[in-house]
Amino acid sequence: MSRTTFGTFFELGGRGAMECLSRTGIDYVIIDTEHGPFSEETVADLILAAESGNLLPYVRIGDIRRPYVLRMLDIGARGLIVPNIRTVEQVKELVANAKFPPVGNRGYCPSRTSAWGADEWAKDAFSYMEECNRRVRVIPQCETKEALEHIEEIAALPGVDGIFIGPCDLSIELGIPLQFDNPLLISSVERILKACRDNGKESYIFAGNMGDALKWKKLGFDSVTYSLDAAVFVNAYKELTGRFHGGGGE
Ligand code: 3PY
Ligand code: MG
Repeated sequence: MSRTTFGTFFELGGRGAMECLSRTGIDYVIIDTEHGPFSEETVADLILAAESGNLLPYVRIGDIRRPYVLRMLDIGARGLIVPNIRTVEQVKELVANAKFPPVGNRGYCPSRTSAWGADEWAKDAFSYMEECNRRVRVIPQCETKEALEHIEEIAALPGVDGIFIGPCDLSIELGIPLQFDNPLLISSVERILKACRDNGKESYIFAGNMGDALKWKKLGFDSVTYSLDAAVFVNAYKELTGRFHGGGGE
C-alpha cells in the first residue's frame, strides 16, 4: 500500500512562512485563494518559495472560468483544488480550461513551468502538452449535495485526477454541521472514496484535527490535508503559553 500523503492549507501568506513549511517534511501545500487574501502576483511568489524547498504547490481557486484557471497554471500551480462544484458541466468546463488537447483546450503560452519554453521537454508541442497534462492535477471538491449525487459521473470524467472532500461544507449541506462522526457524513465520505477507487482517481480529504486525520488515513484515503497554517500557529502558541503558565510539561 502506498503512503498517505499529508498536506495543509496556506492562508497566512509570506515567503518566509512558506519556506518554513517547506522544511517540515509535509508533502504539499494548498495556497488558498478561495478563503485566503492572495492576488496572482502573491501566489506566484509563494509558489517559488514552496518550490525552493521542494514542496509541491497546489492552489485552491475560487473560479473555474478560463482566465482564472490559466493564470494559476501559467504561474506554476501543480494542481487546482476547486470548491463548491455543483454540476458535471462545471467540472467539464474546468477540465477543458486546465488540460491541453486531447483532454481539454487549455490556452497555450510558454510559461515559467517550462522556463518560458526553453526546457527541452517544452520544445516539441506534443510533448509539452502531454507533460503539462501529466504535471497538473485537476481536483474538484465534493462538498455539495449536488456534487455528491453525481460523484460517480464526476470521478469518471477524463482529466479529473482526483476528488477532494470538504467535510465542513459537505456536513453543513447535509444538515449535520461539522459532525464528522455522523453516520450520514461517514457513508457519504465512503461513497466518494469508492467513486475515486473505482475510477483510479486520487482521494483527498480535509481534517481539522489529528483524530480526524488519522481516521481518514485508516479509511484508506490517498491524502489528508490537515488544517491550515494559521490554526496550527495559533494552537502551537496557545499550547506553549498554557504549558508555561500552567507549570506543566518538562
Ligand atoms: C471543507 O471542509 O469544506 C473544505 O473546503 C476544506 O477546507
Ligand atoms: Mg469547503
